[in-house]
Amino acid sequence: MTPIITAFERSPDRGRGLARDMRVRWALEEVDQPYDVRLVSFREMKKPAHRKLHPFGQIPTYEEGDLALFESGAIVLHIAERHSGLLPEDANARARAIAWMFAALNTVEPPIVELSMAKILEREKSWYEERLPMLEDRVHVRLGELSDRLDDAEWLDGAFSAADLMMVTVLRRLDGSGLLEKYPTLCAYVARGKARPAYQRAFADQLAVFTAAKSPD
Ligand code: GTB
Repeated sequence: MTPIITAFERSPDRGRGLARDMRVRWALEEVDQPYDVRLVSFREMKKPAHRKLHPFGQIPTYEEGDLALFESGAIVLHIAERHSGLLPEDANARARAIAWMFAALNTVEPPIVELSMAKILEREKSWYEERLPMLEDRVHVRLGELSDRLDDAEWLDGAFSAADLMMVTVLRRLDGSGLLEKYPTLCAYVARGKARPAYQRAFADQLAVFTAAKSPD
């Protein structure tokens, strides 16, 4: 059964692949699983039909037969568990890869999202300039730690896995901030992820949505 995912009809990132459907698309491409995409508007996302799939009225969602999932981490884990290629066979290595997925989502992504939300929503606040360095420092702490751990390894723990897929998409949220550039190890890591054919197919597909929306025939 071909899974169906949801994505923004018009992504605010203008096709830069920063919305969270990108990580689901990339996972599906890595395991060679064809999928369909249902595009939703911001208005549709908040309607009861979509909220049945996603209680918080967001994308991405994932439907496969009578299974409906939300949360990009849970979706990628589901894909990785059902197909080979995204999680190691060895039980301990598999557990470590899953721990890294959680680290990407629970330890590295929050300060990055906090910073980007502040830049979008708080720019006009009187305390913005005072708060910004603190938010940037929090991101730097995590980037420094991650960079030290990665060191000269290609991937987080042995072969490429869903952990790297998740971490690379999280780090990509820093695009344009200038912060990642202070960590050559992490820049090279993100570049390795982006060079994967599966990433490029996923990226091209989400970009095509933006391009089609820009110039409707
Ligand atoms: N924890 C959830 C998950 O991992 O799936 C978070 C899902 C989420 O935040 N979805 C966002 C959404 O639907 C899209 S990805 N937002 C609409 C809403 O809440 O009403 C977040 C996102 C949006 C836009 C950019 N961008 O423009 O750069 C980047 C990331």
